[in-house]
Amino acid sequence: MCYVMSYIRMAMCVILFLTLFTGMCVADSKGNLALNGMAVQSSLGHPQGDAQNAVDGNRDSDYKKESCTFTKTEFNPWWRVDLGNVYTVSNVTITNRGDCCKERLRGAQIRIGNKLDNNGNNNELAATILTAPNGTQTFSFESVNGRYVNIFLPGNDEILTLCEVEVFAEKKLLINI
Ligand SMILES: *[C@@H]1O[C@H](CO)[C@@H](O)[C@H](O)[C@H]1NC(C)=O
Ligand SMILES: *[C@@H]1O[C@H](CO)[C@@H](O)[C@H](O)[C@H]1NC(C)=O
Ligand SMILES: [Ca+2]
Repeated sequence: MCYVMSYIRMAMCVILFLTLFTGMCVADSKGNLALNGMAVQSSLGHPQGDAQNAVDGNRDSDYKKESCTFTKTEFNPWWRVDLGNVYTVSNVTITNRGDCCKERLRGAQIRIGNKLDNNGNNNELAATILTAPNGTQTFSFESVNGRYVNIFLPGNDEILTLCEVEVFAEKKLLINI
């Protein structure tokens, strides 16, 4: 009886260890963390411009293909994705609209952090999009820890359109917010 019990206990321990271990491995090599994440934006400027279109896994840059976002023309439009956990984010790949209006994205900021003050737009500035991307462009920076990734476009009468946003991290931090 004693032997059986300790065998079961040991088996349970091994199973627990494997579960934790493989769980950590998966978290560390997840690829695009934004894919199918919860996305929101400051406003909806057009029926086919839902915030979720920037995390649908489709880089199509033709707005008519219904895979890009679209805010109203407004002051300081923004878009945000929730990664669900805190990650050490090292780069963000953005696909700009290609059928027209590339210049609209010039000056947009990539902000990353754990706070939702000012809708997350006060989080750490990771990079600024100085020239409008022609197609898909990756922005690399010194890693920033955060759960929320914002694309913030400061200015008057701006429209924010994103066809895809992909987020890559070195690792998942073992804390939850
Ligand atoms: C943008 O990219 C397309 C296709 O990759 C290319 O044909 C075009 O010349 C580029 N335009 C500019 C302004 O770089
Ligand atoms: C982006 O970050 C990931 C994870 O750190 C890394 O594997 C990948 O090489 C980076 N890509 C670029 C283009 O810097
Ligand atoms: Ca898309």
